[in-house]
Amino acid sequence: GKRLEGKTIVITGASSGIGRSTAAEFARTSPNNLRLILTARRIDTLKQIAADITKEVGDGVKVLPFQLDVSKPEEVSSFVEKLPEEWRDIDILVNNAGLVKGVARAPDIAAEDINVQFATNVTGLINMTQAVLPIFKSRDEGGKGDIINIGSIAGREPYAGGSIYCATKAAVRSFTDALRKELIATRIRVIEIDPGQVETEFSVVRFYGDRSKADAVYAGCEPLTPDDIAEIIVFAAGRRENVVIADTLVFPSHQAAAGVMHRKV
Ligand code: NDP
Ligand code: 8X3
Repeated sequence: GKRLEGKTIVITGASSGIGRSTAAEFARTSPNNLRLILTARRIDTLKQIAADITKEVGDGVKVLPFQLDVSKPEEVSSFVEKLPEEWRDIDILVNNAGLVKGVARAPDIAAEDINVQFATNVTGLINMTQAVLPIFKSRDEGGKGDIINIGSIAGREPYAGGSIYCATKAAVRSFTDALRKELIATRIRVIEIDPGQVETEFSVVRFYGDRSKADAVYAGCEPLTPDDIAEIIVFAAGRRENVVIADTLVFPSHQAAAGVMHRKV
């Protein structure tokens, strides 16, 4: 509610899944005065999502769809200066864009898959953070703003067939923890949220568009929905300024570890 009023929020990977749900959840929670910058590669999808949000909550929430590939360093470094002036005073960055490619094991992992996962999940997240931090640091008390990084259970518990993805999420975790220490003298909150199994386009992307393989991942399971994670992200952002939800691991009931799932058959 009130604590989010007037904020400008950037969400990466807002065209699908957790990012898309997070945009809608911010809008519902603070419908009167909010600016949402929705970024991803699929600009037409972002425009549709922006229209849907306006239809749902009205124009108290201003939504800016912005095409941005976080794996392209030059797009990220010019992102802030390309924003219209009234959109540059960013308060919250949700680093959500990310992907997994394949289930191959070493030595058979495609170079392209290795590179795209690191370029998006790790370098993209770091570059976005560096692009936005100067805005946060320019504020009083050493700086103010929220960086919310989406990690994963995979970053805590590596599994066979996910070595690269798991390594990227472990890197997110390390970067996030170091950053929180670097910003100790500021009011900048560094927040990590680590979901377990959430049903989104994640597995469709993992299996290069093969929906039946993606569906098999969730067969007999009751995964989280992207809205479940969105609620937690918005809750974390809406706490009193002195409260940092530093680190959160979120499972559905029938999951207890990366590969420990109770399946109904
Ligand atoms: P989705 O595939 O549904 O959404 C991923 C989003 O990331 C899309 O909006 C996609 O947009 C965007 N994206 C991918 N590559 C880029 C890029 N280079 N530049 C900008 N945006 C990009 O998956 P989820 O919602 O599940 O994933 C969101 C985050 O949650 C990821 O970081 C993922 O690792 C993490 N996560 C997911 C879990 C799950 O089980 N689903 C569990 C734990 C963590 P576009 O294609 O338009 O660019
Ligand atoms: C997604 C969770 O365990 O399917 O980040 O890789 S897992």
